[in-house]
Amino acid sequence: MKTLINFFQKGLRKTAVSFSRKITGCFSGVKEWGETDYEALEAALIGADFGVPVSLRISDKIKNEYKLGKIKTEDDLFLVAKKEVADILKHPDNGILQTKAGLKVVLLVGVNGSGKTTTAGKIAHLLKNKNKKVMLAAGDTFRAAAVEQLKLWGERTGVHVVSSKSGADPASVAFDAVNAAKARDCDYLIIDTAGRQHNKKTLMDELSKIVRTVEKIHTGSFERIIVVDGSIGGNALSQVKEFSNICALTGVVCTKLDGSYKGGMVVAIRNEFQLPILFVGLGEGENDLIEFSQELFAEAVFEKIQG
Ligand SMILES: Nc1nc2c(ncn2[C@@H]2O[C@H](COP(=O)(O)OP(=O)(O)OP(=O)(O)O)[C@@H](O)[C@H]2O)c(=O)[nH]1
Ligand SMILES: [Mg+2]
Repeated sequence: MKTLINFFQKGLRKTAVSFSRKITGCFSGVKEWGETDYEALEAALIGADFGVPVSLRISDKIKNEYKLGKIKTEDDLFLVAKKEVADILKHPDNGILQTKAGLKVVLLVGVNGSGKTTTAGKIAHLLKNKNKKVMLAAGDTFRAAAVEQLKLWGERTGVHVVSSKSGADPASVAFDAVNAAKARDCDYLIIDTAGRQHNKKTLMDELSKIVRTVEKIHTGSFERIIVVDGSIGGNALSQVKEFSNICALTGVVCTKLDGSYKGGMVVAIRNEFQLPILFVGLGEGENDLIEFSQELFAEAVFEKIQG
């Protein structure tokens, strides 16, 4: 059976290989580590989209530990990097998975194609496996195919999907869905929404309306999660910022890390925003959404890969 670390290692392999290759030979242990080596390290970190502040923090830490004689080999270097990254990523428990009684509403937002609908389906699957009573809501009424896509996930996971006709007001879908989820005593309602860009004011207003509507009729737990595409690297930071302005985000899901060389972006996001990383998407299947772990992430992203 695959253990969780295998999932992280497989999903982050591209990032890990790319990083390892870039610094191979710089820190051999037989020569004195110098400025050009640290520059190569910083470039490799920035290349993996850890962002400048995190890259400099890791590199400075390694430089200091080396000067103090605390680290001597490339393996030591990887250990220090892992610890530093796990420290940055540390956050309170995953709010979605806390076992408070009562309905939890989870709203998924983000730009077009980031993986919201797939993530809604995967979260439903994950929660069903934990014996939770789950409902999905098709808040993307913009495209007819979006409702169908979510309904497929509903069939696949055995979860009821609340939907309306194409072009309906998504806030009214959310309203109906919250009431339906309460009536059926659900533990979770997961609301999918249409992809939107921050500069499209009407779509952003529509999103605020969904949030206000849910808040009016639901006083319990309400998670507003941004889904970002892990292959876009640093651009995700501006997406998190723009959506924060609209709907006071409570967490982040980072998808498609399996196809990305830019896994460091997860750390850059966590470093810049006070938001927990809740799940990572490491593939397209229903089991490929993994509950985030800072230790396993750090272990996998800095797995030393030869050749
Ligand atoms: N490899 C991989 N593919 C993913 C992952 N998550 C989503 N995808 C794929 O990304 C594509 C877009 O996913 P959707 O879930 O439709 O994205 P969306 O945000 O709902 O898109 P819009 O509704 O158009 O804004 C699909 O082909 C998914 O299968 C992931 O973690 N890994
Ligand atoms: Mg969608």
